[in-house]
Amino acid sequence: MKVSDQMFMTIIIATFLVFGAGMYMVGSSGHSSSSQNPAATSYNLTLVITHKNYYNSTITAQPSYYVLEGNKLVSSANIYVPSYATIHLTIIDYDNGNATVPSQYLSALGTQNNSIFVVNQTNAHSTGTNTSLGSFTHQISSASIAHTFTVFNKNNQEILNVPSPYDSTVYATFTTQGAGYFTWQCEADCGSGAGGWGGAMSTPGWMTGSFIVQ
Ligand SMILES: [Cu+2]
Repeated sequence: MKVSDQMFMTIIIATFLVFGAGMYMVGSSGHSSSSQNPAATSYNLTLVITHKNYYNSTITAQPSYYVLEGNKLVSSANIYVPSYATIHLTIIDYDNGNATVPSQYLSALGTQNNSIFVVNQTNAHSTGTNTSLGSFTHQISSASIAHTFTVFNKNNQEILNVPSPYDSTVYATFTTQGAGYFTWQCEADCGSGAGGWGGAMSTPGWMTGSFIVQ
């Protein structure tokens, strides 16, 4: 490489770094503007829902949330996120079935602008013809809801609700405050038994667990 070429490459890289840093600051301040505490860090939390996971010999198959960590799906029994951060939550829902929820859980809550970005027909085996690139919405229809990712505080008050339609990917951002210990629960009756609240719905690491802000 000639000296002039090296100079050129250095300028390109420097330009990229400056531009990249600028973009990050804009994104960060934009996300934290609705929060009392500025979110200094940005964190990606990716959850994957698969169905027909072996539960036991009587209940057999159940749906389950996993956390995507590196290249692995790990247990969702304890989900950790940093405090005072903007969390970029992505839920990839491979479940292809509908479930029922109390109507309040069809609406997004606690996310930026109480909205979620939904991309439909992301199931690898889908033969659907919906070619939508996705859109922001506040609410999921009762006909398409499969699961929710709902977080409760110690007083059992709902502080975050992200509804997840079947065969879809949902993206949302929210900010965390100080450290705290919360509970997450799917509110769609996707488990076993007459009411659908057995099996996965009452087992940590399946459709419920701890949500720890640290
Ligand atoms: Cu569920």
